[in-house]
Amino acid sequence: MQIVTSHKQTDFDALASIVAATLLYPGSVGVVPKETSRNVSRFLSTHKTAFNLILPQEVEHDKVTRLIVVDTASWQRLDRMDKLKKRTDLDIHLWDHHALGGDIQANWVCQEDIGATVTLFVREMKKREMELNPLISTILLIGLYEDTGHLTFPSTTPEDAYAAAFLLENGADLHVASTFLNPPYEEKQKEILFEMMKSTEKRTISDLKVGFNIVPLEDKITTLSSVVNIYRSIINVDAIFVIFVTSDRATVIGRSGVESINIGLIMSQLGGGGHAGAGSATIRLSEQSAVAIRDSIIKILENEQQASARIADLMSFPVSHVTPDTPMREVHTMMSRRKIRGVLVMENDELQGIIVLWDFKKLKNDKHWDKPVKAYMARDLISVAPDAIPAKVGRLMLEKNIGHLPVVQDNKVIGIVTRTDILNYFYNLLPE
Ligand SMILES: [Mn+2]
Repeated sequence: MQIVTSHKQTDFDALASIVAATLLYPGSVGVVPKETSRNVSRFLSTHKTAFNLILPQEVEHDKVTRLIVVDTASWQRLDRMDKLKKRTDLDIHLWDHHALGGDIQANWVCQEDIGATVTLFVREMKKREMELNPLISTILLIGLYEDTGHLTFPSTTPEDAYAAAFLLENGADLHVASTFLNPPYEEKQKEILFEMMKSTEKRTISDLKVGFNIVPLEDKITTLSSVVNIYRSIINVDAIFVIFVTSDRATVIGRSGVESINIGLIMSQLGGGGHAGAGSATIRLSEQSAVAIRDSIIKILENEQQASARIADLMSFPVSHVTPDTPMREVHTMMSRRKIRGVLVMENDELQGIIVLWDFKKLKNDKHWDKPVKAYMARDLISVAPDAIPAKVGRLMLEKNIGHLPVVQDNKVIGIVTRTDILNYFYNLLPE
């Protein structure tokens, strides 16, 4: 007997991978853990008879000759498979989309970093020129979309997108998929969200806006992470840490939208885990109170002088500048010759203003072109320090609608940073 199984709290990528494996291993049967995510339970309640699936208690462990594990690589995440762990004669195959981790020693492995485990199965199905029916295509697409955030998570690869195209070609139904991908918020989730909205503690740590919230919970609610996701986008911070407190333990859920706050690294210091954008940790309250957990996170954030770039690394210098009495015509000539869109106006090393290409639109006739730059320059300048981080400068540009920021240190202009510099940085176009 061959069985296929996956992790507890089975999500769609895991369920879809179980189904896909039963197709690739003829004669195998899928074993779905008892505890599945809400969404998967909802799906199975109407679809389970369509697939060859059984529950862990139905497995006759002695008769199993091959175990196929999908979407995880660790024994403790499997449901009731301990008997198989001790077997030495068992043929184990492993399919997982995380290249590292796990204690399952398999005889055959397909394990690599990719958006979803489903993509690995689609690769094999394409190779074997299999044709899928719309039902199979749909469940695989749901798994793929769920684990890649509809192909938007940074872990998504081009192959995940090709796999999605293959499933759509094979009739995956997007109406069905979106019902399961966007479940409505439940009353309890809404209550918690409204409760969180009332009391967010916002702090600025190394130029970044970080939100904290401590939320007491009466009973266990399984899908808190989706509440935290929507909460972060509503309160508009760079990162958020919500500490959910039950009678004896606290669960921290973190989300970050910036590179310099790596949630996975912070959570691992609290005994949990995750990746750069999302993660969680559970801590016994007898070890640390909720407030102490928050303070530890703040300390980690403050200490983490991470290797993220500073404005001094991206700014342009030396800075082109003109004196306040320079005629507009001359300023314009200089800007086009140097191919720059903005220039600082300085007198005796002191910053007086800034003039940008846009300001030349104010010039209506020849006389205007002869006027000095001080008549048209902007005088209330916003500057930044050389150790500011790119995210902060990006935010300032957005909020104030400006494209040029002088970089000032000890009252001296040492450089200028433009939208182009910031874009180059975010798209990794920095010269090596
Ligand atoms: Mn997965």
